[in-house]
Amino acid sequence: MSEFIKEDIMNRTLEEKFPLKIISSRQEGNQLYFICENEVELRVTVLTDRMIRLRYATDGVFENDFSYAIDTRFKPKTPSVEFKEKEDHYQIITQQLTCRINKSDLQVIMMDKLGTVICEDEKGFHWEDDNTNGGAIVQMSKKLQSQENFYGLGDKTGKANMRKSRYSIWGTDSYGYGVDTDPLYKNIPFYYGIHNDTSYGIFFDNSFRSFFDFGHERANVTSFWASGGEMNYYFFYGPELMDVAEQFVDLTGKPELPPMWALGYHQCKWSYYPESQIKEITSEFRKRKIPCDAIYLDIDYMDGFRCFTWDKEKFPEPKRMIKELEKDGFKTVVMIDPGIKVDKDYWVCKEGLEKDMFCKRADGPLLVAPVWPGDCYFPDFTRPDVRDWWAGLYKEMIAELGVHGVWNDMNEPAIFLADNFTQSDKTFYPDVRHDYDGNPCSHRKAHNVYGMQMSRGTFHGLKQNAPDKRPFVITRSTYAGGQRYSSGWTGDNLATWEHLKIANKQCQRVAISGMSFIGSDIGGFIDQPDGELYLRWLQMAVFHPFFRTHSSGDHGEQEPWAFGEEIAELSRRAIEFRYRLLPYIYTTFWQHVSKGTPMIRPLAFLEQQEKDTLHRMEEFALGDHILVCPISQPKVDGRWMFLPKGDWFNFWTDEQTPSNLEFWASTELDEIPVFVRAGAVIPSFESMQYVGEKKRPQIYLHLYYIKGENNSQFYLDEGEGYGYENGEFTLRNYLVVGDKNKLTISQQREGDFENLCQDFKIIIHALPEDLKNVKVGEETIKFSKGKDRKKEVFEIKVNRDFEEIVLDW
Ligand code: MIG
Repeated sequence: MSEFIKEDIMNRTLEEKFPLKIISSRQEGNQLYFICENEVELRVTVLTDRMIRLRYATDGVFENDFSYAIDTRFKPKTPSVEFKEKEDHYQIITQQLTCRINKSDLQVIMMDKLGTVICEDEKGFHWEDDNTNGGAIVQMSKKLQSQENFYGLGDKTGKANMRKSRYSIWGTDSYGYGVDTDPLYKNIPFYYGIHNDTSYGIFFDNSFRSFFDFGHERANVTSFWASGGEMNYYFFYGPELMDVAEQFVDLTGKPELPPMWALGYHQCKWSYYPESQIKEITSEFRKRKIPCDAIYLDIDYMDGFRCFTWDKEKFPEPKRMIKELEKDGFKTVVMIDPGIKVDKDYWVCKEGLEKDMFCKRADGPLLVAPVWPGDCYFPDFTRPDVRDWWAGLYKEMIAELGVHGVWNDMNEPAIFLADNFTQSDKTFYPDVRHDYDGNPCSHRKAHNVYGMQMSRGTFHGLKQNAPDKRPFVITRSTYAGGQRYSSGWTGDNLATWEHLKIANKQCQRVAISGMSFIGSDIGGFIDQPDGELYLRWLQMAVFHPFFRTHSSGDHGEQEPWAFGEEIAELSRRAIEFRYRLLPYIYTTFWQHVSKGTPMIRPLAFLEQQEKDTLHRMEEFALGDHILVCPISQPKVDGRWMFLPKGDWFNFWTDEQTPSNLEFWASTELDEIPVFVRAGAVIPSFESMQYVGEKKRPQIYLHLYYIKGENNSQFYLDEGEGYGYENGEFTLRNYLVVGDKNKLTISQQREGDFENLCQDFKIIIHALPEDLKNVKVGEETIKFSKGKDRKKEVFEIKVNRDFEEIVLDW
């Protein structure tokens, strides 16, 4: 057992304490207060019809109400709250929920408006005093409902469904993690429960080391607890999983739209250097016509791992190099770590010391610990003035040298300690002090937010030093709400088939935990994939929001052409496909930004009524209309999979596909199973070598037949800058209605972005018979018959502002 965990346990009294009976209660608007005989206090805040916050104090004294997770833009929308006193309980009633609170023991039951139990306390709130640190280990236990299943918690590996498992939340540098490794890098104490087709979410907003147990310790109990702080949680009522997902993002914040190039393909390695090697790689992409938008510099570009410096031997003129790369369509993303080398001649160290920016131990000395550069100091990113200072440090890099994006690593925070420490202890000592934005505390409380606050400082660094550009930040660690500042990747995985599956699961989980902009190191970070594994991983990642190959570089090459000509060619096709799909992916990002909808979704989020979907996580949806299932085994010509109810077409053949049952999807090496929902309109581009290569790329709308109707959206803007805030965007809403011999597509437009091609090409898929007649408004227009890979399609060309097109046969 690790020293720190042992210490945590030793501190406890091991005597569980409970609230006694309620002796007073009162309502003030949307706030309700309950005080117990032993001074335990519960504050309930009704935030919306479906969202309720519960906060407990063991002795009636609450902490200052502060959270890094909650978006300051979040505004409660409380309609009427009814408060009733009954003989043995109280009721708080909204239009959707009834929250019942027992008078005798303060236990809480959440019910829907028909009185059906959604979630109920088992022991409810209880605690153990912590004599060493003060405060308490705060605990909550709930009854596990019959057939209940669980999802969420960020980057966890392991089973799709979290029932019968226990997890902890404590950001950890988990080099070479596996299916059973826990904790990992990201700290998102938010989970979903679903039973009887009803789902809810619980966000335990407490940044101490916390634990979640879903029927692992006791089969019929779900519990969560933290080694300090308050029992403070938000309850979200679905009833759909998607409703819960959107509410969580509403509360913890929506990101900005990223620059469109950030959705392109990125090539990375630890490390490409010197400049000539970077140029070899980038020109190979162009020579082979493999699209690529970004190239990364890992730690070795720095001078002795000193952040914000350059190794002038490897990169004599970074500004010129970045400009030249930019001309060739490549954006440069560089790594910045939190550790600042202890070196009195190094400007960042000097400034940090002068301005008192670094973390200190409990009794006053500076925290010194080894990372890549040797001994380091560490900025206290939980101080607003430190984050401002940090943002300012990016001035030269961003404003002068023209770096386009920043990659924040090692911010769990990770430090190199002797091997007799467990991995999760290789971090700051627990006594280290933090400001926590004016709520001074030890590292026990600040640990899980450290990475998030670092990426926040970085985000502002990009914003203030390139105000016309949209920031692109990628971080390894974060806390709930971190999606406001950064994208993420899943850390140091391995080049194995098992890890392809893990990456698939992790990306879905992180996406439903608030951070949609997520991807994995394609091909695996540690060890070398063979060509087939690399290609299969790449084919899956085409459908992940963040799309980057990265590897540790201590083995062979991991560029798309490193595995021979066949794999190079198939990789090129996969990446090209991504570029064609960019308008659809960008629209999906916009939907995430405007509604909080996760960009990628496990099957259960498409059809929670179907029990078969609740345990599956291989299949996933990207956006509203595309469903994907990676090939996660070598040398197979297909796989078993499952599609949710409804009509779906095989993307490659346009054949209608059975749904709501397991079926065999056959594939070849050049494709993985992809399906499109009937009636979808999938906006796409002609393929490009990088975003912006063509000023007004041809736009295609891939229209799929439906018997019935379906809605689609297409959002586009400049892909950079903030013109969209002043109406420079175009949003097109499509309604597709079809029957036996007719299909109609209508378009409604908003926004005045004009910088797009005059005519759209509409590619018509999966009609039951040959097309006879096409009318745009009153006018009959010509169409042509063509082939799109293996399928027969019809094609028309129409003015982009069309209102209605009728196809019949
Ligand atoms: O201790 O910067 O997860 O992506 O290439 C290893 C070197 C430090 C860990 C990151 C990885 C990166 C590597 N970093």
